[in-house]
Amino acid sequence: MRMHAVRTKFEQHFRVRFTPDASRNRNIIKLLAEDIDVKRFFCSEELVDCLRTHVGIIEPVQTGPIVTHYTAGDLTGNNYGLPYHQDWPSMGTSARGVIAWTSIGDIGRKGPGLRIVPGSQLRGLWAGTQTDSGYVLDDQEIADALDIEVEAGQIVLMSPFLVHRTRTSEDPGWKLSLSCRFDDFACDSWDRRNFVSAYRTTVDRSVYLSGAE
Ligand SMILES: O=C(O)CCC(=O)C(=O)O
Repeated sequence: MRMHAVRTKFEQHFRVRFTPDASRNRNIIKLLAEDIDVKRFFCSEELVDCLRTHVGIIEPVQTGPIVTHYTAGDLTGNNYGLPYHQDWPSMGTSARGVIAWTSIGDIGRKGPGLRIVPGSQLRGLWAGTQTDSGYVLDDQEIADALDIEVEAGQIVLMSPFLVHRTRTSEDPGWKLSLSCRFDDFACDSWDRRNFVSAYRTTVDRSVYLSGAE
C-alpha cells in the first residue's frame, strides 16, 4: 500500500533529520507535502474517479496545496491541534468542493486523530470567527462527535461545511495527516463568482538571508 511506503520514508528520511529545533522539524514535516509520491497520491486515478463518481465533480481541479497536520505531545507538535472549525470560509470556491484527508499511519480510537460532527455540514455555516488558523466555531463543546478510525492511506472526503477538529492526546504517539482541496471547474456558481479562491501563493523574499548560526 502506497501510504505505508510514505510512512517508512517519513521515518527513515524525514524524522531522522529532526533536531531539538522545533521550527526546523516543522519545516521538514511540511516538506513531506512536496514529496513526489505524496503528490502522486493526491493525483491518483482512484481519487479522481471517486471525485467524479461519488462527489459529482465534473472537471476536478486542486485548489489548494497539500497540507500536513502533525499532532504530538513532543517539542515539535507541542500538543497543538486545530479546534472545531469549518473549511468553507478558507476556500470560497465551487459548490461541489471537497477536502480529501488522509493519514500516513493508522488512526484508532486512542491517540491523536480527527474528530468530526456527522451531519453538521447540513446546517451551513455555524457561528464562528475567522482567524489566522481558520474559521473557528464559537461552540467548542459539541455533542455527538465521532472519532474517525482509518487505516493509513484511506481517504476521508469532507464537505467544506463539515465541523471537525484535531483530536489531541496525552498518548506518546504522533499522527501525521495530509489534506488537499478539490473543486469543480464546471461549477456555474463559481463561474459567476469569477473563480475566486481564498488561496494565494506568497513568496518570502527575505528567506535567502537566513543562514546557519
Ligand atoms: O488532521 C488534522 O489534525 C486536522 C485537519 C483539518 O482540520 C483540516 O484539514 O481542515
